Amino acid sequence: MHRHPDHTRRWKRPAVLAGAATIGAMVLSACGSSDQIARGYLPEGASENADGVISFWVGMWIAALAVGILVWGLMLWCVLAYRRKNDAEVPKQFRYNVPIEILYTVVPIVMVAALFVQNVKTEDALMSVEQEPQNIVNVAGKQWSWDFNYLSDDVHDSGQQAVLTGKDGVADKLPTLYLPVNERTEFVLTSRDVIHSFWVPQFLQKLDMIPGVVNRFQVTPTKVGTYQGKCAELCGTYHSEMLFQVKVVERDEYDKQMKKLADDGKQGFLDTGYDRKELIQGEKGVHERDPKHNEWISKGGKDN
Ligand SMILES: [Cu+2]
Repeated sequence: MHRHPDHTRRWKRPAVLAGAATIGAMVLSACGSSDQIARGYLPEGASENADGVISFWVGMWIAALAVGILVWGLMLWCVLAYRRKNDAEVPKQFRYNVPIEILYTVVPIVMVAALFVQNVKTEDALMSVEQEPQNIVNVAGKQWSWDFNYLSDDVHDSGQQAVLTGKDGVADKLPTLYLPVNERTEFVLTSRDVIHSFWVPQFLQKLDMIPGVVNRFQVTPTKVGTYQGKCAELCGTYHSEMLFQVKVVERDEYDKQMKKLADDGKQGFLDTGYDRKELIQGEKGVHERDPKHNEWISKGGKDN
């Protein structure tokens, strides 16, 4: 059989390695910037809680890759080192290796336990409503838009579903939630009809809005800017048009916006008994159907 002369083999390995490194670098650079890679392709965080989510996510990938490389390496080693060397060979037969069996039972349990503990820690931080918030906003989901009741400022804003034209300018017409930067805001989430989910991707957390249930979480936005908000629960025909914007602004600009809403006659709040059809038809009144419920929601949905 013909064999490569030695000199061909000698340059082959470095050439293959260099090729692999080049392809790897090309793939990574095509996949995004180093910032994107550093945060594991999550959106850029814009809230206090975001860092915890990003480090958990990235840490999990690093741990998973380390385990993966070890496992792939061992597999490759077995395949190469213990390959059949001639047709007559039958490999050594093994069974009942108790130490190995204990090892591959205990190690995954330890890994899952570590993930579980870290997950609970991260989630506790995300879901904590122990702190007294500086603002409370009731966000009501409805097919297919959003109403914002700024409970701390006693004004509201009511949205209509986006009309996706495929052209610029749609964003300007979206309902806009204003938040003061570096202040802790509590979201009191309710729904007027079906299950929706309140999601601002750059806050790196979301929570369902369930009819008859009040869900809550708190966010401290840390960067002034405009962010996209979406419904993250398939809620009907125009789910994809259930969009909003978040404007994180300085306190004085926030106060200006609250005053503007009050001046526009949007005082008080739209309660959960409000019929979405009336909203769709543009009625702007504040209903007083269930004063007790109103009072309860205005305290952030808390019993005390
Ligand atoms: Cu929805």
